[in-house]
Amino acid sequence: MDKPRWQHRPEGSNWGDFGPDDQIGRMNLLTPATRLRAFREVEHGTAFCLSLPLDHPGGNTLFQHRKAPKFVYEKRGDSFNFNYRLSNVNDCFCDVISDDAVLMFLQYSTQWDGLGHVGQMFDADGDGRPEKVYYNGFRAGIEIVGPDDAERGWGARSIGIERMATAGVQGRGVLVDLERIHGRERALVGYDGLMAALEAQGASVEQGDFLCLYTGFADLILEMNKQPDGEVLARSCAVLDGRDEKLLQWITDSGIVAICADNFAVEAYPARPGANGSYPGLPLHAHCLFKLGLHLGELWYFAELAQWLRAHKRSSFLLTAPPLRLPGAVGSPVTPVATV
Ligand code: UVW
Repeated sequence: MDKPRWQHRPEGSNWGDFGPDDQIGRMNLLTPATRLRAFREVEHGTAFCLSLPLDHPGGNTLFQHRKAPKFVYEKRGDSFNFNYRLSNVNDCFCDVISDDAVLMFLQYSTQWDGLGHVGQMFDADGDGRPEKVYYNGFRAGIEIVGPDDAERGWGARSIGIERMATAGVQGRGVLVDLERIHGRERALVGYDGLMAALEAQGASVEQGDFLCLYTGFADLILEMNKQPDGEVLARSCAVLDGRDEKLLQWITDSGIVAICADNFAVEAYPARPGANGSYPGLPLHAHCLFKLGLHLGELWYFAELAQWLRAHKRSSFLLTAPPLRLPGAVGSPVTPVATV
């Protein structure tokens, strides 16, 4: 028998609970029953696109390490394979075709964070020294292989985003309308704030649901018209308080399969300092991606859906949001659809 990947699992984690080799984490809680419950949300047949145009936010002011998508075109003979005439035989019936390719940071715009996006330094093998490790004990340099380990080939050989794609990412979304409460003011929302918002809406969250957070941040990005003002964005709209232990415990207990927000990182980034000197900079990411295998959606676009739900006094809908089935990626653009 192969040696187990880990001897110790992080406190508060679910490593191993979905099987020793599980690679989709809380997506395991999507079941035929949770999907059927989600389909029962559809009464009107109206659909909403929950993605920003993927060339937004524009530039790299929001996050300097991610740049806007760039199209690239291949030559086909002497001309480009774009508006290309397939043959010269007959001017009337000749086909004209175009192909393109894109160089894209997969987490530039509306996206899923995969389980290979955030890990931690943690002593999983029990040798007394922390190592770089991800959800369910998958290891940096062994399963999550970067350019520094180039001779072994790059990419997430385990917990890649393609695993999530095969999980059938469809279920009930519950939209928490934080914009209605906080407007465009910066607000740090912890357990109490989230529960108050759910109660004000008369909404409840069940196992297998996608928790969706509307803050207005993506609307602000659209209004900035691809010239984002980093300072304004940094002090605008609601974010979750990743340092709130009660909130993290609720995420564990609630059975939600993912959190999808229209803001940059779901949680405040950088997070407020922790109690001692050593703490993760992205505590909610560490709790969700690393400990629970719970995917995070970011920079989603909820404006029209939120207006519709307000007008109809509803909070829930059918959500369909598979990532790209792109082997080895640690994140993915997504074009989620809400149906009501
Ligand atoms: C960072 O990588 C900072 O965050 P995110 O998961 O929000 O893209």
